[in-house]
Amino acid sequence: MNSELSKIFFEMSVLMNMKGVQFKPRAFEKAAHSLGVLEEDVREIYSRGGIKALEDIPGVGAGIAERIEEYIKTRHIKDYSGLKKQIPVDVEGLKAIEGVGPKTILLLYEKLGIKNREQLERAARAGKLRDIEGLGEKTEQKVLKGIEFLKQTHGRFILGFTMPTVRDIVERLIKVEEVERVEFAGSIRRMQETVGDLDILAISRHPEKVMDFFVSMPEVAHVYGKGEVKTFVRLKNGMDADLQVVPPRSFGAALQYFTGDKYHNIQLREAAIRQGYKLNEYGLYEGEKFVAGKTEEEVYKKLGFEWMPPELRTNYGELEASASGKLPHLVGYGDLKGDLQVQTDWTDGENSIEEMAKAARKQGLEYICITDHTKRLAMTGGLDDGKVLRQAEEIDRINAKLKAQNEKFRILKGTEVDILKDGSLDLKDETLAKLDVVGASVHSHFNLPEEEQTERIARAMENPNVDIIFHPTGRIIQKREAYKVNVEALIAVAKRTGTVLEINAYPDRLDLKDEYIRKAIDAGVKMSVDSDAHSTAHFQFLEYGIAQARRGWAEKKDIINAHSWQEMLKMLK
Ligand code: DGT
Ligand code: CA
Ligand code: CA
Ligand code: ZN
Repeated sequence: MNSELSKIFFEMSVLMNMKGVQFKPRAFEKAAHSLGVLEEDVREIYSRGGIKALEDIPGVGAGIAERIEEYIKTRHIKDYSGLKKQIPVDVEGLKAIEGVGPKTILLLYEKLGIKNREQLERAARAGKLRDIEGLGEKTEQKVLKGIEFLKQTHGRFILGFTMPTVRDIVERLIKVEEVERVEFAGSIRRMQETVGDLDILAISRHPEKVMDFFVSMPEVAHVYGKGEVKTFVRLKNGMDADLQVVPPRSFGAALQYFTGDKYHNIQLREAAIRQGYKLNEYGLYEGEKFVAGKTEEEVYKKLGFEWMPPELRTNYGELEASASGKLPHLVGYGDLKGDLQVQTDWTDGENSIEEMAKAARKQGLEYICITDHTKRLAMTGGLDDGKVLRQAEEIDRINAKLKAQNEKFRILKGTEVDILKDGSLDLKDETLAKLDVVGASVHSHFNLPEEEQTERIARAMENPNVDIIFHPTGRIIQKREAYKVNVEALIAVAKRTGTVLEINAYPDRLDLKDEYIRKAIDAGVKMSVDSDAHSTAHFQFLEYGIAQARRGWAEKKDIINAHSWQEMLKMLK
């Protein structure tokens, strides 16, 4: 509840400022700041010592304490609603723009009557900000850039593109002498497709040293608040990050709580209440008595659950499954033996077949399948039948060479054949029949009506040579919607024809979505997890495809390339 109140008080301070209220805005801003970094939840403080205890919070006086009480009791603050009615300015929306703070919001409203992001964008584009004292042309440019960025990302970040920064920060925090343990939590630990912010937990006997180190990291662009055990910053990549030091005995409870997701947590807390416990981020309590909290395992166990991987914690039935010992044995991050979608410099990839093979082997794989584009995708230099067959001969030669060198690594012959508008394919059947693995995908006519699109892909699946449908929905996260297609119908056709559906590991693709993965599993349809590599650097993305598979409850048996290439080939049509 602290962060909700922090936001409300901040907004109130800006709104009061706009009305020309004296002194009070500063008090609300201070309270907002203080609640933002407060360790204990206000509800706890209130239930412990009532309004008097609230007043002991730094920056909280009698007036603000009353409003906290009002919010705890009614989830509502009258003054706040009143202010919002008087000045209908979207403070949250404006503040989210990089470089726009309370002062700017006030100026924008007073001078230009700007109330929301759309109005601000229009004004900035029309060059109206540059002449206002205190703003200027630089601010105008910055505002436009900030708005553009928010449009692209909706304030969310693609997991795979963000993870390297996250890991880097966490690894350096671990090395700080005073730090005993560091873990990231939240949507990042759950390996969600997109993530809002970075939540870090740590154990340390000298939290202040950890906070000092954290705010001094070069990735930090702005410090919102720095407390003794909690610090809240904006990173240079635009993402917010918070770091909290928690007592060792509470670490598991905190990790569990801040990993979420929220709906999983609510269910778990209800289970605790049903059994006569109280569960929060400090631990599991029986009355006043602390009964568990050091590890996640002990918290779950006390409540009758098996520990479960964070990817499962979405309130999709994982708690019920865990209570009855029916959790899936998820495919593991080290389980992939091959990658079935790899492009090379024969088309739009950056590296040669051999370079890709070497990089894949370094990544721990035993095989790859080369799947360059076909001629219809002219801009990639797509291959025609003749070139595909020549590439196959080249692969034979490289395989022979690898064998002579006593290398176990195997390169399979394949293609990413274009599915044409009517569902026919861009290569001849006799060519396809000579390849080890045929992937087919849609790269054009994204706007067909759903029925037509579905039929088109279904027709490709009916082709006895087509083994896999690559990136079956064609979405690109934050860039392009999926084409309209009935995935349930495709799953049924995949089942009937023995076609595999791909989980594309490329961080902004990740189709199939988790809900479709579950449906495919229920239908008995097999899937592959492929990187869609266009460079040797892309094999590392396989991790995000596995994460996606895990969030869809996939086991090793469901993923064909979690098996040796000989076994994998047997699983194809
Ligand atoms: P994000 O950052 O939007 O990608 O998603 P999360 O899941 O990381 O959410 P965040 O950062 O707001 O909060 C981190 C975790 O804290 C969340 O996964 C579960 C827990 N949490 C946050 N708010 C609530 C709440 O109102 N109730 C409960 N039970 N847990 C919450
Ligand atoms: Ca988060
Ligand atoms: Ca957060
Ligand atoms: Zn390509």
